[in-house]
Amino acid sequence: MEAKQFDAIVVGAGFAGLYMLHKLRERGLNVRVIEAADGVGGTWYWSRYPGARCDSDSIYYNFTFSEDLYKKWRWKERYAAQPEILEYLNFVADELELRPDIQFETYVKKATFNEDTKLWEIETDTDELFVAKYFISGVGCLSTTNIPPFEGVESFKGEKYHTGRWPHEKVDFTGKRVVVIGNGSSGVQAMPLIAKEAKELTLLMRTPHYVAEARNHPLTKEQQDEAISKYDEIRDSFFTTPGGIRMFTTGKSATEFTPQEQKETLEYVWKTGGLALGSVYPDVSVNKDTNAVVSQFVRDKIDEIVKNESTAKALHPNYYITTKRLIIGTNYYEMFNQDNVNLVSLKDNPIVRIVENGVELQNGTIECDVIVFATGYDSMTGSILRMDIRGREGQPLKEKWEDGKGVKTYLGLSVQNFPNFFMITGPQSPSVLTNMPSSIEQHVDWIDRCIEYLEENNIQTIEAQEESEKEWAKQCDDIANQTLFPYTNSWYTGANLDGTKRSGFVIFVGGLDNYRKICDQVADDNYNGFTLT
Ligand code: N01
Repeated sequence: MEAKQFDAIVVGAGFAGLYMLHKLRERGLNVRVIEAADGVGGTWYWSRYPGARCDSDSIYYNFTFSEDLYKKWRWKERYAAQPEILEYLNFVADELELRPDIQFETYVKKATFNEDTKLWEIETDTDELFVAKYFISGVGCLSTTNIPPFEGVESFKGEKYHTGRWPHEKVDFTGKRVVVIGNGSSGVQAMPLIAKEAKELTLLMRTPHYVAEARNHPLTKEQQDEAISKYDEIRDSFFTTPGGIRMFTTGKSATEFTPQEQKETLEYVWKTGGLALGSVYPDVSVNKDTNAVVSQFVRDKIDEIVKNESTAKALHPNYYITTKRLIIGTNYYEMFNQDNVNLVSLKDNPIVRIVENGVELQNGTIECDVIVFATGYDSMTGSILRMDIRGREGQPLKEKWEDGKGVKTYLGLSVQNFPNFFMITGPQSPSVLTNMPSSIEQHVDWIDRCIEYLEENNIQTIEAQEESEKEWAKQCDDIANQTLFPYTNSWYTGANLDGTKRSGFVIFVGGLDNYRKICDQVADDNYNGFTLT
């Protein structure tokens, strides 16, 4: 097999891969993006379930590195739906003429660092071999779907779908009995739309979650013009805010307000919609008293909306709000007032197995025609590890990050023994706790600057030092331990799948603004904490 030589191979043609390609190509590097799908878009290519939309305000959910590019695009709605985001990414690919350097319908199976040549050898399912100095993962944090290992899944005779691998054609639920497993962001968005068509919808719920009102609406021409005129402000928020997005906040703890003031403010946030329940009081994720105020407000809202008292109680979340991803929804709680919608709490009535005509629970079988798995992802590390990446002496990355031992990276960008391998929004970076395009721009810019430094100084390899990995993991854990996050079992804590153990905290929760300063300082100090050869 003849090897195809490049300076850099980038995996994935979502936001991350597209911008990385653009940057490195501008630097004069010969780059190839390898993408499994037949089009650009990454997660927005695959997640086509009904109601799929982003929970960042659309005017922030785009690139800002080019003012020209930013000003050429107008979003139609406050929260962009999946087709519009996919359209946007296709627009970016066309504007920047990226397609000629993307190889579609190709999956990276294995990547091995060759100690002799100091190059990466990348094997694909198309039986091609690519060789490159730099190997860059842009596979995202949430792209490997998770269907829990329920007994009997294959025996089910009806239709089954996972929200993250939805068919391209519309799925018709009319007259069907549908079971949905999972009520994270995906399930919450999909269910009210499915329930409009289905004869019957039953949610099998393991943990009740906090769902705030989205209040999506079309953007008027004036609002679009305003967004365009606010380019500088929006770009600035990518650099100066903890989430890479400007959010409504009182700037104070809830404990500094009277109960009446708290209620008025939270009512305002509820009516305005969006994720501001997580920002209205900056200490909501660290102060139990503030957290209790916001959590109770949502439980009271559930009681106001959901007419059946026992259903309302069953929907009450009881973990600290924000310690699992806050969800925004439209007509989610209202949906439980429909006669065709049922709720089963799996705590009281767990799943035994899936059978050919439905789902067998401890207290009987729910017959159905369709099962929708809204059961999330092998998050943060799943898509990276699926590639069988091998560093020095053939060491598999999987072995290094083995279950329970914990992820080891420096800055979430680089791994010791894996030279010239970079991760865009990898584990132990701020990633999913931020507006993703903000984090992606920061990472890509950092990697690009690093590569410029290596090329200008004739440096062959860069990799994290063992000691810096230890310190970084400690720093991620130390910051997380000052918050309420560790009280809740979630994929933030490294317990990404059923049965996997909690390891270290896999997200840097100290804010994108602080993280950016740390990364810039490392670069200013000529890559302190890295080994360069
Ligand atoms: O997945 P999730 P998601 N038996 O992991 C349940 C982004 N996103 O696809 O909470 C029964 O949040 C699980 O139950 P529990 C966003 O970052 C963004 O919804 O673990 N149930 C949970 O209810 C989001 O956070 C947008 O007890 C099982 C659900 O499945 C991330 O993607 C839209 C189970 C999984 O929820 C993932 O969201 C969509 C089992 N064995 C996604 N295993 C927006 O921008 C799991 N569950 C709006």
